[in-house]
Amino acid sequence: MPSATPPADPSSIDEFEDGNTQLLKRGGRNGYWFTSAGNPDDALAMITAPVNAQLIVAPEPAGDANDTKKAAHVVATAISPDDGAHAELGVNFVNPASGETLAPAYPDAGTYIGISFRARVGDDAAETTQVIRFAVPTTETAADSDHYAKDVTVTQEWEQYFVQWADADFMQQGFGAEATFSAAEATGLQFKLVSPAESLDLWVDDIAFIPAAQ
Ligand SMILES: [Ca+2]
Ligand SMILES: [Ca+2]
Repeated sequence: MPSATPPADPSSIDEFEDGNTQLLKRGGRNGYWFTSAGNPDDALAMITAPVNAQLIVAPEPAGDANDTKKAAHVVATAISPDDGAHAELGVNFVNPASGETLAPAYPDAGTYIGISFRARVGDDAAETTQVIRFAVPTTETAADSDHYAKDVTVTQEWEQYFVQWADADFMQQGFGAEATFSAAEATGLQFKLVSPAESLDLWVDDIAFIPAAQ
């Protein structure tokens, strides 16, 4: 049976062309995308549809230079602009050896210098730009969730964003214990809406490790 699998790029984490909520299984890596949203004081916030119903099978929104067919699309509404409100798209790594979730699953992550991804705000979004906090949880920051993260401002045009471990603004928020970032200890990835936005309408695609300079 002919395979539609593109040439295997070991640095690719997911590009959603398989239309599922599972990471690309490369080098034994595994994990599943999830969405989460909520307000601290009420139950108004909701994901308008489960993320696995929003991995779009149709072509991506206009402006896609890479001519890919599918991307992750997450929508959340009625988020109270309180500090505790949140909406996110995330993935928890599954360790290939133990099957354990939220475990380091990318032993080769330490050989890369960061992660890149493409993103845009949806056409129907209430806000045409959104600040997204891209966070990389590790075993060391799991206890208090003060993960290393970088805020990026996403617009309605597809753009590629680069988050490098050495970036000065790839940092903890400071509310938790100080930690040393170790990519090899990463337990997942998170794209989180930064308050005070009240809705999230985000497309994400082509998530990949950034190789060190050759
Ligand atoms: Ca894609
Ligand atoms: Ca996938």
